[in-house]
Amino acid sequence: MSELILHHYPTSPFAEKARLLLGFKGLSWRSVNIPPMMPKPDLTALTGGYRKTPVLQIGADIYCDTALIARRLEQEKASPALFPEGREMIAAAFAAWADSVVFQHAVSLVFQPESMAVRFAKLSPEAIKAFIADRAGLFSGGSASRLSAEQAKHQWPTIMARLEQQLQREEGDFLLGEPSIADFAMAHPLWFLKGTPVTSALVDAYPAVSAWLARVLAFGHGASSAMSSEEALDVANNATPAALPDESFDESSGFAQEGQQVTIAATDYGVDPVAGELLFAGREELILRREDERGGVVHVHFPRFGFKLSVA
Ligand SMILES: N[C@@H](CCC(=O)N[C@@H](CS)C(=O)NCC(=O)O)C(=O)O
Repeated sequence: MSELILHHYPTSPFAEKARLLLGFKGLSWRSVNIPPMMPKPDLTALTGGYRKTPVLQIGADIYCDTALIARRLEQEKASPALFPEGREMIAAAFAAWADSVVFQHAVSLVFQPESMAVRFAKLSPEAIKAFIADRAGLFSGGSASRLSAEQAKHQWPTIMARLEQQLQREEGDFLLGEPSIADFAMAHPLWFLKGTPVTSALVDAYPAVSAWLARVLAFGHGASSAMSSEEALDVANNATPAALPDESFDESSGFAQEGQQVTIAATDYGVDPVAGELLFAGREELILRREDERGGVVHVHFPRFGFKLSVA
């Protein structure tokens, strides 16, 4: 059985979400540290161009986006469940909202000048400039636009007051009573804000939220050991991709057939297209086959939702 390899960097909120999912499931994994900005040649050799953080690799199978990574980990180890039975839709819909709307607020609040001055205190002015230019590029061509700091500050108390109100009730320590993907998706933007004293007050002012966040973060990260990016490429090169999912699915959009050359790209931001042969289009997942000089034959997996499929 192939090892779980997470490509990530320490300060990324979505990487923290993935690390907590691994911790919640009690899994062991290998940790490949990737650059926080482009270029990321060893990562894109595996993904074919997808650049966002994190990416999960299992042998020659590459999983993009934490929405799909969560489902892959659920398959790896069903219990404890991330998508509680009978509440799959509520859990997934809430998680998608937190991953987009709450995360967008957190980014805007963290990227205010007062907070940036503390967060980037150790970086040179050139490095800060390069980071800002990279993130401007990340947002070009996608449907997501930056939320202004004013609007984020204006709306933040509503998000937190609602959360505080729900978490104050007696029953259950987690958003849906038992832990679920909803908790992890809500937790990572708050973890991001807790990163410096300038923004941590935006969380600390809410006692029930703070207690819940401590419970979520207490799941930890599971057991990990470092792996180099070269070693991860070797793993892909020496592995054969896993068998395709055994799922019959009515492809009602109908325009892309299995076996066709296509591109797949996120629609919100980080919209770099990945080209390859469409092998599988299921309810939740799209799988592309591509061949890379350094990574060999890989299957790159994307969520269906939030990703655009175009015939090449
Ligand atoms: N929908 C993606 C979002 C991932 C995301 O936005 N990651 C941020 C870091 S937290 C990113 O990729 N930033 C640019 C980069 O790392 O190059 C997911 O769930 O994985």
